[in-house]
Amino acid sequence: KLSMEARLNGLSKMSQTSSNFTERVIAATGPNAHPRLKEIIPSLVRHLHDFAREVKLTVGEWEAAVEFLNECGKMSNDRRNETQLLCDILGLESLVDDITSKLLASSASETPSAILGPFYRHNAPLLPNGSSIIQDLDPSVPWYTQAVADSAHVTGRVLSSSGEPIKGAIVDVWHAAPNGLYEQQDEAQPDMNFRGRFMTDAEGRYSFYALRPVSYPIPDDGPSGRLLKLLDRHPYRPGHIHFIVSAPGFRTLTTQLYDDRDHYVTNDAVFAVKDELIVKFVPKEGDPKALWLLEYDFVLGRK
Ligand code: MBD
Ligand code: FE
Repeated sequence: KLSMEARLNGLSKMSQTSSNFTERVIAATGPNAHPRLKEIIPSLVRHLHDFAREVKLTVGEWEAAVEFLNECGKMSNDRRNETQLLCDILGLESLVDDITSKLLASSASETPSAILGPFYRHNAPLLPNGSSIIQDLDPSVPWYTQAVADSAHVTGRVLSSSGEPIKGAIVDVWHAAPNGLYEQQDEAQPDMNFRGRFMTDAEGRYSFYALRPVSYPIPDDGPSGRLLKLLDRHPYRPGHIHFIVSAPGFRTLTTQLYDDRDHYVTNDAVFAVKDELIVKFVPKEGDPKALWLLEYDFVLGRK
């Protein structure tokens, strides 16, 4: 009797398990195919086929994967992007982000990027420097005490890679509440809570009040969460603040800052942490609005 291996190898010429088959699928691409797709899809087909051959993917397993992807799609909407979350736990969003930023970066001094994640909202309120992104800190919320203990002043400058301050840059920020939920995931939070946009002054400075971010589980009640469990993985991300920093003439920077007190900075469920983005909050004295201070300068590359 032939082993599975021997049978797969023996069928080489005529069968779909041979690399000839893969080349035939690729050769079906027409001469007028979209140029970038002509480059991408053959490589994707080659890797997909090699992957299926390598793990000897069965029809049952492939059906389960199709059902899984369908489920991700059905669960994705404005509030929840399950397909993106799947990419995140497989490290794909972080990988693509790093590839893209390395392609575009012109100077090593530019602040590294990090992934956007699924919870960005356009049009966060444009607030004056020095104001708070905490819309409404009601003493009745269960996390009130923690919020007070974690109150933080976040400030710094937006600079060009040659070190000049950039005036009029927009610093768009958002973070999760101490209960681990972004405002759109949580009925109890006011609209746009923990979100704001700030414009830098003539010295390139931005300044706002927020909270030290806490670690929290990515939404794990869907297919991505099920996959994490099957892989014996945890769903936690280290506490982080998201930023999109933009200014005319400069490349927009999407990034995140990670609180160095957080246990998960070395163990992020979506693999997005970079050393340069791990920050230290220091005690702040004499400020009734904050117990902590974070100073961080963002360096943008020119377009
Ligand atoms: C998040 O809050 C996040 O920032 C990322 C990148 C993925 C899932 C949840
Ligand atoms: Fe996030």
